Amino acid sequence: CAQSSEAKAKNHNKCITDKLEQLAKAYTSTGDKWRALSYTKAINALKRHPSPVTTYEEAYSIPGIGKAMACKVVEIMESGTLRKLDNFGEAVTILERFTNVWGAGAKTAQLWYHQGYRTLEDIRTKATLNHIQRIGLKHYDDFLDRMPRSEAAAIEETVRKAALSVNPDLLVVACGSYRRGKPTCGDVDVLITHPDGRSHEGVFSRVLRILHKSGFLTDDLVSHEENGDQKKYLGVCLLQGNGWRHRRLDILTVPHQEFACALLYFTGSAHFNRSMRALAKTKDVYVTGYDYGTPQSLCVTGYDYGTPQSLVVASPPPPQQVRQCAGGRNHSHAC
Ligand code: DCP
Ligand code: MG
Ligand code: MN
Repeated sequence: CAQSSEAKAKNHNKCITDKLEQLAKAYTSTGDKWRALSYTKAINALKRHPSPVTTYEEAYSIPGIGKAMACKVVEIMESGTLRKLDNFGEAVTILERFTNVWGAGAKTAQLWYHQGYRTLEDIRTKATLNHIQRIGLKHYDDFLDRMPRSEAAAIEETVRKAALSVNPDLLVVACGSYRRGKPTCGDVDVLITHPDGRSHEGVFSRVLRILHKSGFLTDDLVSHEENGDQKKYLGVCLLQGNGWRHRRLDILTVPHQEFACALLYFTGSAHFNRSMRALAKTKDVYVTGYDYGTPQSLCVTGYDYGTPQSLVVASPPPPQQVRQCAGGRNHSHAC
């Protein structure tokens, strides 16, 4: 479903998708993630639809929208709202408030709700918080605010400068929503590698040390999540000068042989990655990513902006050749 950013920019079904988004959020905060996912799929399909949907048949004809969803679309068209939303009541507003604390999922939010907490002040003063949730609460408003691209670029540049001071040949790329050309970013996702295939070793902790020392990194959420030779940091940064807000920053370092695959995975979107893995499964192939020489190769084109993202997959290789790599089938993110 390749589509230019321009075509995607205009949502002809905003009244409908706004309501469905409310319901998707409600399901997310009550822990019903599969239902939330099916709503997200329908929302994306409606956003891409080139004209306003006006009938049940038209809604049902869109891939990603089944009978039940088409009924919901009609209900919104006719009444302007969804009865389902009323069923959730005030609890959902509070659960949403709680799941917006970084590090608190649906389970934690429900626990806090059942313990009688209703406000962030309750959470701050009465709830038992782990180290990560404490940081999430401290930066509650900042983390909910998406930053403009220019700020993401300044954050990328700060990380690049630190990395290049460790080794001038390192490759440093901001991925995620920034690389997909989005106007705003929820965080900055920086990928680091070294073209010689081995000099990435030791870079991770040295870059973090520099960034901590300068005061740029203010809090660590997950400071050393390891997956083979990949190292991932999840933390919080603050640009120097007045008026900046605390921003989420993720840093991933990988060996150069995994660079292409990591770039693809880390650029996302998460939905694109899921589709990619699902497609690979139907072809009975292993996602190997960086193996560009393979003759039976399949090109999957990203739909999210102008950048064509290509993925090379191969027929099942002998087991010892199956490499675990970023975005591969063994990755910790659910398919
Ligand atoms: N990712 C994934 N599966 C997930 C979450 C993330 O595959 N469940 C991948 C794809 C994402 C990338 O990691 O593009 C970065 O994750 P982010 O959560 O930072 O998402 P984005 O950068 O895409 O959006 P945002 O602007 O909200 O940060
Ligand atoms: Mg991001
Ligand atoms: Mn991220």
